[in-house]
Amino acid sequence: MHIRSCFRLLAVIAATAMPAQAQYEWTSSRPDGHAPIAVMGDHTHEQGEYMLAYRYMRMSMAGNRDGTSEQTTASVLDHFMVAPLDMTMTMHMAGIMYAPSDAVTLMAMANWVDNAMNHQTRMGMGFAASSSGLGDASLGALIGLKSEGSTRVHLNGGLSLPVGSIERTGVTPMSDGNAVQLPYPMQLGSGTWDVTPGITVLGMSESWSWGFQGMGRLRMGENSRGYRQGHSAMGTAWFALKPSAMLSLSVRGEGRLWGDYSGHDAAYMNRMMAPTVREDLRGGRRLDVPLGLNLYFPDGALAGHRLAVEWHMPVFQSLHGPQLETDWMLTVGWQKSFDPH
Ligand SMILES: [Cu+2]
Repeated sequence: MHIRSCFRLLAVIAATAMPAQAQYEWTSSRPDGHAPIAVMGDHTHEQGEYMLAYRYMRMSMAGNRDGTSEQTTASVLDHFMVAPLDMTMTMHMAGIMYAPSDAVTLMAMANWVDNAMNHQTRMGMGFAASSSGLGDASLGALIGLKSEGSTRVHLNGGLSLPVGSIERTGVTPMSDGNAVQLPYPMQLGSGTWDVTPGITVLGMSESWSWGFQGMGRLRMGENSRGYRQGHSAMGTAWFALKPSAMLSLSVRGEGRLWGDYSGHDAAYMNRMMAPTVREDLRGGRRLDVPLGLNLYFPDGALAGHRLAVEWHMPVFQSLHGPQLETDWMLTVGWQKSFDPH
């Protein structure tokens, strides 16, 4: 028998044996067609489609940590004149996606950041600092590598633009009424152009889906104040169940690794002032287990709209400390795709 007819026979046998096993075609038109809301650049669009998105993110940090062990305020004040007590970071993120072709989806994102931090001095005096304004913006391109069948793969290419200010000042009890440079974590941007390469893999079946994303952030050069934030890497994997056409529930694991700063902002003259002005006390790693919910309205007055929420619970964190530890993170988002066809 010729090889070719042999293959044909095998194909006929396979088709007969598995008629019901037609491969599920991945689609974004279901609640879990988008990843949990805190994942960025998770999905691509079809040619001509665009999408608007808004995300609200709130992160709460309280208490200090060195390595994996918690530090009391008193022990931080043994080494520094000021101890940070807690910090709240709120971000408003507006995004747009547009697909000039089936293979390429472009992204742009702008952020507004609100930071608030409470401190205590060695003398026992408490004081607050705050900063708000535009954060760093980003541009990205998603390049589809696999766009058929039940799994999808795309590359994430991104560039972070140093739009956020690194010149934020404030008055502290030690500054004699003058406005001085606020510490590193209170600045709104990195001050550097950052490259963010990544890869995303998605899979779907009738009633559940999964995904994986790995991404890096490479800081380029040094900013105008003479320092550079640490490079970072992130890996996440998730699983989502779709109990109905409108709702999906997700569980995710997210690991993050970020480095210390290099260089030095000359405004921080005293290294013993506070741990937040130390370049060598910025890095760390963390493992979160975020739980999420996606809503998708397939029809009706809200057809095509998406609402989603995700709650991060850190299960492990190790910090170059003393450094404030993350207690929780909340992301709430809205998305709407527009198809011109
Ligand atoms: Cu989109």
